[in-house]
Amino acid sequence: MRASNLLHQLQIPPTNLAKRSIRRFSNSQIPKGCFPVGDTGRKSASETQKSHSLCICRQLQSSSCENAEEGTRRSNSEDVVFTLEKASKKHETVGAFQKLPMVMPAIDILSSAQRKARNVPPTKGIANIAKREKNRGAKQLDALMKELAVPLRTYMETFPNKRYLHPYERSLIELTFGEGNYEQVLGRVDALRKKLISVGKQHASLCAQSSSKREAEERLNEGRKRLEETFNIGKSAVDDLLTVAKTLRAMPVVDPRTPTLCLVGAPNVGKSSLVRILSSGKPEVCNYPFTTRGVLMGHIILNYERFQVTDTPGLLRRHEDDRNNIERLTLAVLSHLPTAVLFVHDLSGECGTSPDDQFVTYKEIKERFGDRLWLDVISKCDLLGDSSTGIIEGDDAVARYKMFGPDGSIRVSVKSELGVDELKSRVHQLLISQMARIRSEKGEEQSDGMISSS
Ligand SMILES: Nc1nc2c(ncn2[C@@H]2O[C@H](COP(=O)(O)OP(=O)(O)OP(=O)(O)O)[C@@H](O)[C@H]2O)c(=O)[nH]1
Ligand SMILES: [Mg+2]
Repeated sequence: MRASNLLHQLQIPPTNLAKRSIRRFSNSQIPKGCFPVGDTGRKSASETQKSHSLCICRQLQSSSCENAEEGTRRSNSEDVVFTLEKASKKHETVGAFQKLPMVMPAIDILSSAQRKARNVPPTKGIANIAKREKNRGAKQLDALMKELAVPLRTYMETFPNKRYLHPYERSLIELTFGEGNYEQVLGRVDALRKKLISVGKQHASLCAQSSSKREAEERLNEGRKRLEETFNIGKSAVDDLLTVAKTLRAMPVVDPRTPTLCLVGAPNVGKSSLVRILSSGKPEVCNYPFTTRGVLMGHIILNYERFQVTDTPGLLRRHEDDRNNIERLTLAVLSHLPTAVLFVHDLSGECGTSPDDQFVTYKEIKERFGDRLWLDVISKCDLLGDSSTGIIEGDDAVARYKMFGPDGSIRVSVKSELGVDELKSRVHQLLISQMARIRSEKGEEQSDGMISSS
């Protein structure tokens, strides 16, 4: 409202940005009577000229920075700087990371802003040289501030509020960047935006109050310098946000409605090797623990149906609280995505985790996620002797595990290809059962919805 009033009172042709804002404001907020259409026609040319030069800085402050400022007004009352809760709420399903905006490197934002601001001409029709110069200076400073602040505001609006993300994606953010760091980076970007607006407004105002051409030029240079300094001091936040965006966008896209097999087990037991033979996924395979440090995806196409396979970091035998963030990624997949589980056991001990320790972790995971469709695989069976003749005295569960693995497990070797065909067929059966499970759950949800709406 202020923007349009001032522009009309001052007979200043609105900038494109201001025009857009006026349209937006006039569509929504301005009661018709408040907008002084026709006022301009009643003013004399000299009056117009006077108010023009007097108010240029107010016009600049109030109208053309509204895009950058609007976010400030909205977020002032909030501790955390997320301004667009409504927009963020749209991200309740997975896939938010693929919709993140492209973040420009700070250096590019600055150079583009400098270039655009320098080309802003003074308002047409100002004959007096001093007045023209201070008009030009104020407009250029305003443009520079806007060009620096508006991209930051766009990021604030389009990066999702973690609260409204799917719990799986929320966990990925927390485990990848550390608790609170995502918000901290966004907070720094918003603080920079606010600072730029404040410095820009202050210097545009000073420039507009200059009493000579020379003074206007000096104030323009000073204002430019201060804005650039301010941006340079805070620009690491923008580059950090760029890294955040790149990292998140590179994360594999998991569709929770597609049947998914999650490979779990101790580090170095052969999970990635199995993912490679089962699916299109080609994770790195190396003979050391934690080769896989993130969640990786592969796909299996079976009878024209597409299934997902996730490779995960290994789990060590340790208390939940002692787990590192890499291990926690595995637990995040299991906790938040309805996957079937393929648990990999290396009874040869070649992986570096003893079968005793693997047994403890296995029991723990089985207890927590035992309701999932499940398949146990003993890997590296080319390194194992024949266990078919083994006899276990009494009811020693650990000894039984070390000899045979869990009941119903199958033996596989990626090296000798022993058991690979059986594995593939069991995995396919598992995924088809999971598809039936997902469909029946979906059917239940829909009928629940119909009951509650009727
Ligand atoms: N002998 C033998 N070695 C295998 C077999 N499968 C995998 N390996 C080896 O075991 C090592 C670990 O394999 P990976 O597939 O990287 O194991 P991982 O469980 O994904 O390891 P992390 O990602 O570190 O947890 C590699 O040196 C593989 O070559 C197998 O069937 N037989
Ligand atoms: Mg691996």
